Amino acid sequence: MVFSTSVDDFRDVLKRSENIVVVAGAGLSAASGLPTFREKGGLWRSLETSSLATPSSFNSDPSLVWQFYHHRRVKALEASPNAAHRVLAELAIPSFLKAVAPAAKSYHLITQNVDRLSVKAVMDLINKSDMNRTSYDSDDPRLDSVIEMHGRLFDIQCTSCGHCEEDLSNPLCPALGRAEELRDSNAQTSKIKPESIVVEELPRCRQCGELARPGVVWFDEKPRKLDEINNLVQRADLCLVVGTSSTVRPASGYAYRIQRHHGTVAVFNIEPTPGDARADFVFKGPCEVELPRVLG
Ligand code: BV8
Ligand code: ZN
Repeated sequence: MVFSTSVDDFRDVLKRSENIVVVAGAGLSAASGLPTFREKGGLWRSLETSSLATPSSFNSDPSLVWQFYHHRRVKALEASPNAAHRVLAELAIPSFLKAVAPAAKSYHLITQNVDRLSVKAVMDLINKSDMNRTSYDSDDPRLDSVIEMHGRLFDIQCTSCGHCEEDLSNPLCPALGRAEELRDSNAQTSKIKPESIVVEELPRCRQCGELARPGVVWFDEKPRKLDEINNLVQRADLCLVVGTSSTVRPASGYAYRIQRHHGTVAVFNIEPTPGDARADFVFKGPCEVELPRVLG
């Protein structure tokens, strides 16, 4: 199949679409300064991200894995949503959605990212629209449209009692703060062996005091909200695939499943991806440029 690059044709499809899903990956946050997984040098201390994103890595070296995730927390806290996050967040606001997709009954952003930038983009919009509200309850229905299927960097999850709560503090604990400072001062010589922090000084569960872990989904762990996602994928008639190499399952199979039941697939990526061959639309370029242009 030869894909289309016609914005007008895409907008015609958008006008008819009823159940819209976005499947997003690290490319969505690239313009916010957060490295993707594929970028050479984007990996922390040249360690393979995927080798750290496993339960066995955490069990064998919780100090190293915590330092890796704490560093990513620090970077994500410094980052702001970019134009791509913002335009996708607008679709979570019913009045905005109706403007571009008058037939839309549902919209969901299924993100593989753990950086909270998509949630922040929606919260920023809610705050702007409800200026008189000083805070937002995190169960605002407009936030339900963002599904963080690989968990959240800022969730601290107990390894024992399962308690899980969001913690945006920086540093998360004194020992990780010291390790981060040391890392920054040795930035040039990344060969420095990471600090080895004793487990007692690593983040602890606020409920039971046992060792806590980052609230992200590691390889071979079950992604979040799988049943909800499967229902959405089953019903979707339009799928936007944004900034993902589509290498990790089950996220990598959603667009194909939507197409199999005659939904439309539009890929937004800076480079060709294997899924392009099957896509109905491909908008090649930075998503922070292409999404505002095409959805604009
Ligand atoms: C599960 C959270 C079962 C942590 C992540 C053998 C064969 C096939 C599959 C498997 C296998 N063995 C195991 C599996 C399953 C495995 C898997 O798929 N492995 C792959 C690697 C082979 N999957 C799992 O284990 C999943 N769990 O299957 O559980 C189960 C089911 C039920 C019950 C119990 C168990 C869980 C996987 C989740 C792992 N956690 N992240 C963390 O972040 O540290 S994965 C992580 O890597 C991301 O979340 C994401 O999913 C993936 C990276 O992919 P991308 O986001 O696409 O990023 P990438 O850098 O690759 O690409 C960036 C793209 O952006 C590029 O295309 C680039 O061109 C583009 N880009 C860059 N800049 C821009 C841009 N595009 C537009 N604009 C720009 N500006
Ligand atoms: Zn606990």
